[in-house]
Amino acid sequence: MPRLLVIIMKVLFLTSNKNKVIEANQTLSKLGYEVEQFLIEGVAPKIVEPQSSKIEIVSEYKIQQALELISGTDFESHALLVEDSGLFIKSLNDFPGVYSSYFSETIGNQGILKLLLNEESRDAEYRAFSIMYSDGKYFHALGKCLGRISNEIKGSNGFGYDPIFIPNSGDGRTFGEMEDYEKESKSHRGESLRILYDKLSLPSK
Ligand code: ITT
Repeated sequence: MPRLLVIIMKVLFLTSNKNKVIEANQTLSKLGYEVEQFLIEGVAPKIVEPQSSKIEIVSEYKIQQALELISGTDFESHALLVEDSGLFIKSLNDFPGVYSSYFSETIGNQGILKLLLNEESRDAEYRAFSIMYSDGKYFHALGKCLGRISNEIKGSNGFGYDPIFIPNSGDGRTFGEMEDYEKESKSHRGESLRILYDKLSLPSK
């Protein structure tokens, strides 16, 4: 019987957020990649984020830092992944956007609900801009998930804003109330990583 050779590509994800690594694995493991958090002596290196209101620019900084950190190490041949993401709320002029991480840690989900108390529109979207560096080439992908902010905190799955984010493509439950696989199939992160994979799979010219 001929043996089937399965090649697994290892990807190092420079992020301080373990939830992002778990979710990236859900998408990319189905496509033959194994995603590991980029750690130096067991610790996630500190990422310096630029003062920018664009997730695309922040991601560019992150991939440059990942390249500098990996240069000259045994991992130099590995593919690298970074992502900047956030929650953009329409009636708040896209706030917290690129500052999502900071506001999640400070005002939290309760604070976002308070800010929306007198707003008619609760429309929002998650965005994730991912960059992969593989074989000397860069691959970029933006993923979006349209939805709205719930009236109350619901569910305890996922992380960050998931208990207050209801995707339009769902059945009215927040991401916090969904199983991992349901979020993965609808989320901004899932979409951006699937786009990256499609770009990686294109034959090179
Ligand atoms: P790294 O920069 O180290 O990758 P981080 O958590 O600080 O990790 P970002 O700067 O990209 O990541 O901030 C993204 C924030 O947006 C994140 O901390 C959450 O607060 C929020 N966010 C992004 N995607 C999310 C998701 O799928 N579910 C819930 N909240 C999310």
